[in-house]
Amino acid sequence: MTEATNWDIDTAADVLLAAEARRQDRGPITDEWAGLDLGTAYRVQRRLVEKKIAAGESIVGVKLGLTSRAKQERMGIDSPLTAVLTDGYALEADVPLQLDQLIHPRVEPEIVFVMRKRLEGPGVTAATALNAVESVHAGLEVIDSRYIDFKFTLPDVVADNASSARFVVGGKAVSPKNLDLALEACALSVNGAVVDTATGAAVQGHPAEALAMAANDLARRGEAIEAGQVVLTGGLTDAVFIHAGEQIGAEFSNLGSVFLTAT
Ligand code: 0L1
Ligand code: MG
Repeated sequence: MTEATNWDIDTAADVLLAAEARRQDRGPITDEWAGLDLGTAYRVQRRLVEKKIAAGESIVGVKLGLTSRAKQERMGIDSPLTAVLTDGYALEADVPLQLDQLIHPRVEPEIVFVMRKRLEGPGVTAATALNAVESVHAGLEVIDSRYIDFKFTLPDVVADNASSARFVVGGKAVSPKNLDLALEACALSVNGAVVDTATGAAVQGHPAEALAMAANDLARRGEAIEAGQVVLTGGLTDAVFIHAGEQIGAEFSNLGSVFLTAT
């Protein structure tokens, strides 16, 4: 018989980091720890990131998750969330995604902001949020839940740093002043065949709304989005599984394209 875990914030962070390192998915922590509410889950997430920093990584930005109806409906969760991006998740364009480092990765296209100014809530609106943006980019995020079959509650996935695994930011930088991001169109392709399409409106009506939401949500925990940081605004379409040899592409109407190949 395996021993029951004595759950606390530190233990939960260690369990999730071990699952990531060993590529070993597990059941939801909330099945075993009823005390994992949303506030506690964000403290687990913070502890998990602190442990990554202690291991040599640096914070490079913020991501929003579950911002589109498509994602929320599939996951059965109706609330967006925020998570922290470290340089350990960053993948350079043209560097293959190594599947032997991951459990069951999926890929989703995202609109990405690079910040010009610090953005701190509460009270941030889409207009003030957009005014703090330096440039807008095409992006692909690889998510890889540490839970079996991506089955979790909102606190479980928040604790797991929102399934963060890898992300790629396209090299084309566009000024936010020259775009209507709600109308920005994106085609998601697998080996050149389009499998899904969306516009920026899929992300909370406008990606700047998602950015404002992130700043206001972070403020509840005394945090802000810093100048120079990257913000992934959330999957525009549902995420697709990626298999060895496949190339996933996100092609945008104005932001250019970004591709990821799995080995
Ligand atoms: O980036 C995301 O939208 C991930 C949120 C977590 C849910 C998932 O694993 O799909
Ligand atoms: Mg995402």
